[in-house]
Amino acid sequence: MDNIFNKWIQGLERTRKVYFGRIATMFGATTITEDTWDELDALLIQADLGVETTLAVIQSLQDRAFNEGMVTTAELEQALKDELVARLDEPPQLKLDVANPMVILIVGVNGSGKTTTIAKLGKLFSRQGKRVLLVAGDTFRAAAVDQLEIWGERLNLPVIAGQQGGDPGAVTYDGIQAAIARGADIVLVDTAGRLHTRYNLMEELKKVHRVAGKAMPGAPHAVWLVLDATTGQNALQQAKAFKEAVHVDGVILAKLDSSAKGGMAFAIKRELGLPILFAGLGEQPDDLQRFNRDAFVEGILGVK
Ligand SMILES: Nc1nc2c(ncn2[C@@H]2O[C@H](COP(=O)(O)OP(=O)(O)O)[C@@H](O)[C@H]2O)c(=O)[nH]1
Ligand SMILES: [Mg+2]
Repeated sequence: MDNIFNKWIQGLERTRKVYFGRIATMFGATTITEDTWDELDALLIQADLGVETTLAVIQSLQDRAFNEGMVTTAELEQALKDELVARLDEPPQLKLDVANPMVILIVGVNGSGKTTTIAKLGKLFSRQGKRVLLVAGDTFRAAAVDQLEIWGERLNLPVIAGQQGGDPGAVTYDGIQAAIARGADIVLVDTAGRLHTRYNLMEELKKVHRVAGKAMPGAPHAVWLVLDATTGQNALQQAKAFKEAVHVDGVILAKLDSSAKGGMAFAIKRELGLPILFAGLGEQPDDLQRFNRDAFVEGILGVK
């Protein structure tokens, strides 16, 4: 457990140093004053918590200060921790055996971290004894197929790919067929994150979704949306567009380690209503963690 917490402490260094660490400094004072509330309010908003979440957190803390007679900043700090943890969910249990193979579509805008995340998931699931197959469904970007094939080689995972510029639906169909034929347990389908227009992108995504269902009734069994944590609140707008196109089951928050805007995790629950399943805490295949709300809050606030 210590090891996991350390990963989060390291991974969330930027978010902690740039914003939340200033809260800790502010808590260095001893008693709560009007200034404490103003500063806390400003810092939470800057940390990309979102205005609504910030207001709700402050309101709740002020109620508690009044009702429980909280006067010291040390008490307030503990209360803030509790408030933040309460505003996150533990991820639901992953059911990886709902079908055989279980087909998982990985979606998100260009550069958000999809292909890297697929490599990380592939490694994680194969270590759990699952037979994993990767499908290079991002046929739009020149290097995307190569990138996935290189990961496949490094991790010793089979990759089904078509021609660059080819039909992503066709590759997806072939990939699922191959997975059935080879007895794979999990199929991770990479998808395009950019087309000529946003409209085209969403239409194509719907098509890939439909084609997966033709290759195997019930597929895809899950759609996971990869969001780039460095883009903060902007990522939420993208997420809404994806949610309108296909049913999204959960979010993978990539690049938390290179972001100072980790506070956006709170808005994902509040504004999108989606669970955060995993967090990306680095570029290597092992840098993926199941989301853990206690570790996350300790990571951003710092452990005392
Ligand atoms: N620091 C860090 N970099 C990441 C993470 N996930 C992805 N990246 C990097 O982000 C860039 C874009 O990732 P990629 O998987 O190609 O995104 P895609 O276009 O959505 O497939 C690459 O340079 C990755 O190494 C992460 O969790 N942490
Ligand atoms: Mg990619």
